[in-house]
Amino acid sequence: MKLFDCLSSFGLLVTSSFVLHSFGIAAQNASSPWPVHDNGLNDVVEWDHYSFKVNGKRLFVFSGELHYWRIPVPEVWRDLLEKIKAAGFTAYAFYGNWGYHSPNNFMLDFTTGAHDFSPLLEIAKEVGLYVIVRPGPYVNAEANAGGFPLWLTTGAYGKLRNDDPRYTEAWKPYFAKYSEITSKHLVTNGGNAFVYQMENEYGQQWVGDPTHRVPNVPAGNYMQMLQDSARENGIDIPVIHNDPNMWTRSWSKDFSNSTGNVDVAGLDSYPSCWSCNLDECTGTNGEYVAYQTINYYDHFIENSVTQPKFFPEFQGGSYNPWDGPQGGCPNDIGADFANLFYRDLISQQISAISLYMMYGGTNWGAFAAPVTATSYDYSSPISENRIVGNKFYETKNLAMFTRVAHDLTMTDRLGNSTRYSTNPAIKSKILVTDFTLGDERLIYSTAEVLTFSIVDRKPVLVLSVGIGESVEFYLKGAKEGKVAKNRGASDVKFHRESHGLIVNLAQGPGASVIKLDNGVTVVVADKITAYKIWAPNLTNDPFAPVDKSVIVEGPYLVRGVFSSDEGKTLALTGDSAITTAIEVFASRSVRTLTWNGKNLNTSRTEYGSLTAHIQGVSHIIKLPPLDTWKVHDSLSEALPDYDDSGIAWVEADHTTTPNPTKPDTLPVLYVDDYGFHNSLHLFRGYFSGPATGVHISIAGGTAFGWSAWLNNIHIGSFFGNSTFGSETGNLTLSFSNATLHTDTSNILLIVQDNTGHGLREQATNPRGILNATLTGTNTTFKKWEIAGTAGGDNKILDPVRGPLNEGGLVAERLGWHLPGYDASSWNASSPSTGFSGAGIKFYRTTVPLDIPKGLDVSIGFILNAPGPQAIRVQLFVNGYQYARFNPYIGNQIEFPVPPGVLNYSGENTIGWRFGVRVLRGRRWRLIGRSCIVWRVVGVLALIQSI
Ligand SMILES: *[C@@H]1O[C@H](CO)[C@@H](O)[C@H](O)[C@H]1NC(C)=O
Ligand SMILES: *[C@@H]1O[C@H](CO)[C@@H](O)[C@H](O)[C@H]1NC(C)=O
Ligand SMILES: *[C@@H]1O[C@H](CO)[C@@H](O)[C@H](O)[C@H]1NC(C)=O
Ligand SMILES: *[C@@H]1O[C@H](CO)[C@@H](O)[C@H](O)[C@H]1NC(C)=O
Ligand SMILES: CC(=O)N[C@H]1CO[C@H](CO)[C@@H](O)[C@@H]1O
Repeated sequence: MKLFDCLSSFGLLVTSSFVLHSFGIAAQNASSPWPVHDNGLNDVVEWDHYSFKVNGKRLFVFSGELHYWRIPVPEVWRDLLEKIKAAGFTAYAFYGNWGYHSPNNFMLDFTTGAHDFSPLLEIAKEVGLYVIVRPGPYVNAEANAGGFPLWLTTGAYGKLRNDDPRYTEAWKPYFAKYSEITSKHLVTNGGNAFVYQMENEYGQQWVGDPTHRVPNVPAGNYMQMLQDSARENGIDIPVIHNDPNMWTRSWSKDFSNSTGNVDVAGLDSYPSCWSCNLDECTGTNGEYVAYQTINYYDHFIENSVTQPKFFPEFQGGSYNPWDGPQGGCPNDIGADFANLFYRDLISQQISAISLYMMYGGTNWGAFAAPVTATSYDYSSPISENRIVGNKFYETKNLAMFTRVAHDLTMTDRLGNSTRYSTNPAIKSKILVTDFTLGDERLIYSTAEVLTFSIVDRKPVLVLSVGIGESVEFYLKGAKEGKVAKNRGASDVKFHRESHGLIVNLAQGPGASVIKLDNGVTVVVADKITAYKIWAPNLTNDPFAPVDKSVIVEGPYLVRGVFSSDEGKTLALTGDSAITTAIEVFASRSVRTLTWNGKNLNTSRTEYGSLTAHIQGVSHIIKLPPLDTWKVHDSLSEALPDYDDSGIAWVEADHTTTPNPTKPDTLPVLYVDDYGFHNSLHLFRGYFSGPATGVHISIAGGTAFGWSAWLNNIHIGSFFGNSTFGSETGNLTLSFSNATLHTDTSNILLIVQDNTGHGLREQATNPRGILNATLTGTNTTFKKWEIAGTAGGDNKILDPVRGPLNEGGLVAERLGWHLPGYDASSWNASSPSTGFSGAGIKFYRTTVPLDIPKGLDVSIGFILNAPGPQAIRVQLFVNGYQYARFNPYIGNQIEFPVPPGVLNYSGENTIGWRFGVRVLRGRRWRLIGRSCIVWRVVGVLALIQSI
């Protein structure tokens, strides 16, 4: 133990990848060469090279990202924020999505349903989390056009993300409103938002090699205008940035004095693969090496030496592309990843981390960029279906430590060499020396500290060890100790030293309790048992003061605690689907425990803790079968006598386009140029004369598809290609199977199912037909008509679900997917029977749900189809488009749908659109017990009204 002699008061030893990093706490009063900064407006948030300070107190930022627009149910936001708080986090982060708030260039919606994000900021205050707000205007996020509104993608606003006045005028109203709403919730104003991000991953400060520091003037002007706008609209907290990588070196005041720098420059990093398809990473980065940590320390020293080492994004998981596996890739970036990489960050003096994503959610509607499937689960600590598992628990175990280890906010690196250990099996631990526990001191411990709480002025310390591991810890001031509860402890030895007591033991599965004569209680738990140990708050202070928390062991999740009845009752809230023994370390004055408002039969142990049992869920949740369906054809537009003069249709008569990519043939058939943007579009082309076929090339984004009918006869389909970056689908189709009219016009109907706009500079790539050329003739098309989302972008017909929910199929235009639509005259049929040939059908059913009140039940739909699977399916749940099932190109078959979208106590309308690009001569159907199966993914909680 001589190793630690060099440390003055507090020591940390983090080992990772055979390299041991040791840290000592910095001398707090020495004359420091390090400036303490603020943003020049106030000193509520300050920072130096160690960490952020809020109201004068240093904060270890352990944050996680969630996107309210990917979970459009404000009632569920509290659940997610409580889970993040329970994991020991001190903050959370979110992106805005300009496209969600802005259906066209003259409307903004921050009030309807989930468009009003201010409850998130209010809940953060109640729960006790600081907030990192990241409004954009561009966010990336694997979102359609990176979160840009789709009306912005036409090229009419320039290349975007620069100082072009057309683009500037476009973003200003959105950004101003976002700032104005957020300004009511800043730490300078009694709220919890403490930093505000400009743009995202905008590493464009320099022209060429960043080390030459040649400014990219339009980029600098843009960043400066964003800051000026934020300041004018009430943002007086520090502004930050999230640089995409270590090469770009953008926007740090320590790196330059160039225009557009932010207060605190952060970095983003995905050291494992950012995609669940490892090929995508190896294509860019070369060989994929799992579990290889990266040196960030040197970068921060070079780039932002006087600022906290800050990751506004660090890998929480990976998104799942179309060709990624069902369920994502939790094993590539699971609990072990969290264990190693997040500790490694601490070893590199990082004091502010935000995991991207903490909860990924769902790309419902047209939220996804072409690269990603419906799920945005992201293999995150909290799953898309809101279940928490080992990755959550592993992250929690570290975050709980960072919340109580205040010295972590002020450390200096003493070394990072291999000389501290000769044991290559050592991977990642944080071992403390001289660790403060209120008035007591842990001189050292070879077991990791999980957390501690000060109960009746004495510490309850929780240590976490590998199962069966022998550990030693040394407590100052103690003389004697005893094992008060033995659950798996062996070889327990107490050894008195001059300054206190050394305890040795080996801990098997379970949690043992050791009492020391100086009043310190030590709980030693194996890591898996420690997964279920919680330190809920008695205040809504994000710093979570250790004397305002209690220790609870046992349940799946403990959300919060409050004391009532003059301290005699301790009310716990949390989740447990199974009957669970709990043990609570709380003040002696507590006599009774309650769980979700229900009194528990509480006993006190000899060593002073309280024990009880909480009841599991006895209900069996049965979902009604989905076996009674109605069907309606959804392709009347293929009929030659279909009337396309109605309001749904716009004549495509443009001969020029602002889009930088010009079409091969005219008129311009880019849907966005005509105010249509989402998912499915229809094109009706008129021609006469003796053509033998048609060459069509369409741009629709990776994994998009299209089909064509001539005079109501299917003549071909592009089935889709999930290869990253394959934007177009071109086919030359023969008319030999169709009948050409000589007396009247021939109608070519093209149905395009596009997958959204691309990211970054690809956001302005066109969507629609690039080339439509008749073959075997000199004739050209006489006229084209286009239909898309009802109302186009002039009107927002459904403000609650918002501008990204619906596409242009007749089923959507006429509201067949909405609750309340009268489908009584439709024929009975079922998606499991399916239909023959190529077509589009809409199936509809309504089913009641009666989930018992107080139960949090997670429900998902499972879809399946036989054969070569050349179908494209969408699922609408109560009008929300909640699944894109494209088995030809994608692997996702399970689609969770949250409560609030599903009505848990009443009717639910389930709609299906399926077909489009169906092979001829086969019957297509969905399989499963009744074609579409829904199932309970998990019973999460028993919450009774308190
Ligand atoms: C910025 O300007 C100040 C004042 O001229 C100077 O002291 C400082 O070194 C400059 N910083 C950088 C990073 O160039
Ligand atoms: C140790 O730190 C030095 C200086 O920061 C760095 O160059 C070196 O790569 C680090 N070594 C390891 C093994 O992390
Ligand atoms: C499809 O056609 C377009 C327009 O002519 C062309 O730019 C594109 O490269 C073609 N795509 C493929 C995959 O050949
Ligand atoms: C999909 O696109 C990629 C890249 O554009 C191409 O190499 C590949 O051949 C295409 N696959 C199919 C099945 O068309
Ligand atoms: C007293 C208090 O602020 N309690 C909070 C503790 O955390 C829970 C869950 O995160 C909140 O709901 C409580 O309001």
